[in-house]
Amino acid sequence: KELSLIGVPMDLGADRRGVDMGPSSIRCAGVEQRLEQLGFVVADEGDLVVRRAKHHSDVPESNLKYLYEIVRVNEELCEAVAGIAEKGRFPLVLGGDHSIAIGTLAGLRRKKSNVGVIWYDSHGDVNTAETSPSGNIHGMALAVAMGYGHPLLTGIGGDRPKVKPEHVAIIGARSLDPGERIFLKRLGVTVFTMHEVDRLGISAVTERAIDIVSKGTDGVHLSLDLDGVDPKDAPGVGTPVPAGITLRESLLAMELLADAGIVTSAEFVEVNPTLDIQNQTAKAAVELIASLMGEKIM
Ligand code: DIR
Ligand code: MN
Ligand code: MN
Ligand code: MN
Repeated sequence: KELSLIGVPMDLGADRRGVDMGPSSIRCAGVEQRLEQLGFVVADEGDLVVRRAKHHSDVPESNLKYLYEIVRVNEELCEAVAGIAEKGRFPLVLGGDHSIAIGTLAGLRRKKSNVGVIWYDSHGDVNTAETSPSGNIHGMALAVAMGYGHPLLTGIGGDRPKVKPEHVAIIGARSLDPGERIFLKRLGVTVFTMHEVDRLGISAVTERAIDIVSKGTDGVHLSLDLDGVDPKDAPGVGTPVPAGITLRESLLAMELLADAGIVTSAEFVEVNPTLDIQNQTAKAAVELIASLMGEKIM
């Protein structure tokens, strides 16, 4: 059981400082030790370098903040993740804002032709420049992975789409922009909103999501945005949305994923320790990572 950690101190995709400290805060919360206790041989490959950008509108007239640096870092991340997967190791990516999923999924696509994706998030992250209310690329990452968005983004790791809509399940959605609702319906992406989580319960939702992402796929990636977890349990995020999935329910979801034995890569994103209390959100991330990787109470 070999695993590589890679940190991406990216904050440009959220246009907010502090989320660049996410990887450091998750390391401080003891991620490496917990994984070693589970029997993993852990290689911490360190952090990629993210350059500070002076101004967000580096592409005139476009609604894509910090496009060029986000593209550059995601191309590097794509190579790094592809290299880890090539060696047969489990890639665990620590964010950083959610724009880094673009590079992670591009890297995974090198090794696997049909990656299933669980997108655990209060948001859909399926905006494009045309629909985005903010211009923040972290709100576009899943659309880009499916092949929609600026060609510099969709072209990372090659022009082909990295993920097929029928292999995606979103869990925890409770803040979707108008354009995102239309897009998700048009593409037929399965969305388990808080309505389904409340009606069916997190265990049934997770089981259904497992069915969807493992059908016809050769690997499953978990992309977990900590703002999917309720802000009472994970307050250190840039865009908290109330009435979310509790930490307790989220731990059960991770345990069910571990039991299913399907997950081949993961990323934990959007931890912002400057908005936090006693590093609570990174600690929650470490609990979730441990459960995902097989930790059991008994
Ligand atoms: C919003 C917020 N839908 C946007 N997205 C966030 O700016 O596109 N994603 N916060 O995590
Ligand atoms: Mn997100
Ligand atoms: Mn989110
Ligand atoms: Mn298929």
